[in-house]
Parts: sequence; structure tokens; C-alpha cells
Amino acid sequence: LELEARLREAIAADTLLPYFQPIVNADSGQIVCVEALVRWPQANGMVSPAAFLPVAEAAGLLPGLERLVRRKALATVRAWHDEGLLVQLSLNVSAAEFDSPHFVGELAMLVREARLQPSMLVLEITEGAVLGNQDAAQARMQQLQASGYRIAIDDFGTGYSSLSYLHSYPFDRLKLDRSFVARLTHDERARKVTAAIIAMAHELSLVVIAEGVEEAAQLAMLQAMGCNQVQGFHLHRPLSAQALGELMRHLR
Ligand code: G
Ligand code: G
Ligand code: MN
Ligand code: NA
Repeated sequence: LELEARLREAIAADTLLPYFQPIVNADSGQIVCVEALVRWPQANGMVSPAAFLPVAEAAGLLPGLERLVRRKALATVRAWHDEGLLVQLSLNVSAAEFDSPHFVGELAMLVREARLQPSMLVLEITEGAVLGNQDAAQARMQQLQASGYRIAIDDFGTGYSSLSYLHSYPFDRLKLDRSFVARLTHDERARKVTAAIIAMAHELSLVVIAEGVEEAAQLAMLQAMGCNQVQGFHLHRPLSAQALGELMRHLR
């Protein structure tokens, strides 16, 4: 309850903020998209979202928290666009949120407020989010795509029925879970499975993004397999808006 009380205070004081991790074109290294990752600044460093998102969700604080952090993320990307730094923004959408009847309308309001096109946004959804009501989830995805949003299946390969999701839902992108990437360089079977997933995703016209790329050797293998985009500590860590803005200005 102590954490919950402090989280309420942080939300009321609007101190939570988004960090941004670049997602780069696998061949050119150009930053094409940034994933917003919430951070809670404390006197002694940052608290990881893994520690407070479950608390926020259980306490019913997630919708308010998401609104504040997304508003900042969208405003930051708006400002980057104004100076010609044209990156897409990727947002993690929790299962509960994706299920909520308010989700689409609230997102539309925030995106309009930031004067961004929905086509500049990627919504990252995990398998868990579409587990509940298949028909409702399918309809919501189609509605979002008709508005122009891109939809990614996040952490692909960690769930139980990943393959059936691929033919049941109209994803645009597939984010390959970092557990596959971690095994690439020393596990022949993992390498074959990864190559097959990428080939299958391409058959379905999905853009493939590999997560958790930590080594040059992993990047080289993913490039050889035709992986479209990569993300991970080998490329860039999650950065503050200011640090990433400086980096992108420097790189262009
Ligand atoms: O940011 P990493 O630094 O620790 O994030 C840990 C987990 O929290 C990841 O699974 C990520 O998808 C999730 N996460 C990070 N930021 C957000 C957010 O703003 N909203 C939601 N729903 N999940 C987030
Ligand atoms: O679940 P999701 O894929 O949204 O998780 C994003 C999380 O992955 C964030 O916590 C982010 O900090 C973390 N992350 C990003 N790049 C790497 C990496 O190269 N290695 C590891 N171990 N984690 C990473
Ligand atoms: Mn993600
Ligand atoms: Na992921």
C-alpha cells in the first residue's frame, strides 16, 4: 500500500514521464520509430515499470497514468516532427486497456490534441490482450486500423498459441520476443525457428521487429534473415526526450 500511495501522489503531481527507445531500420540503422516506456523518477534513480504497473493496474490507476504519460509522449513526438525529425511512436497497450470501451475514443482525443496522424502511431498489443473476447478484439483492431493506426503483436513467441493469433488477427507488425534473439548465436534450433518466424511473417506481409538485440553478432544474423527493424541495447537504450532529441539532431 505504501507503493500505491506514492504512485497516487506521483500521478497527482504528474511526475511520471516517458522514455523513448529507438527502433531502427535493420539495414540502414536509421531511427524509424521510438517506443515509449514509462519511467518514475525518484531521488535515487528510476523505478522500473515492471515494479509499479501491476500495482497501478490493481489499484485502478492505469488509465490515468497512461493518459498523462501518453500526452507527454505525443507532445514530444509532435515537437520532433515540427523540427523535421519524422519518427513513428510505438505505445504499449495493456490487456485491460485494450478491453476497455473507452480506449479508442481516449486515444483518438490525445492523438488529435497532438495533431498527429494515426498512421504515425504503432500500438503494441500482447497476446494476453486478445485472449478474452476474440470477436470484440478483432473488431477493435479493425476499427483502429481503419483509422490508420498500425498494430504490432508484442513479445511474439512467449504466449501459448502465437500461431493461431497470426491468422485470426490483422496485425501489421510482429515484435519477436527477445528470448529468441538471446539464443541466436549459440543455438542452431533457435536460429532455425527465428528464420522460419521471419519468413512466415513476411508471407503475411508483416513488418518484423527484433527486440533485445544486445550484440553485433545478433544484429548480423537478423539482417541476414531479412528482419526489417531492430531494437535493443546494442543499438540504443531507452533515453529521455531531451537525450533522444539531441541524438537524432546529431545523426541527421
Ligand atoms: O521499460 P521496461 O523498461 O522495463 O518496461 C517493462 C515492461 O513495462 C515492458 O513489458 C513494457 O511493455 C511495459 N511498459 C513500459 N511502459 C509502458 C506503458 O506506458 N504502458 C504499458 N501498458 N506498459 C508499459
Ligand atoms: O514488453 P516490452 O517488449 O514492451 O518490453 C520493453 C522492455 O525491454 C523495456 O523494459 C526495455 O527497457 C527492455 N529492453 C529494451 N532493449 C533491451 C535489450 O537489449 N535487452 C534487454 N534485456 N532488455 C531490453
Ligand atoms: Mn513493447
Ligand atoms: Na516486447
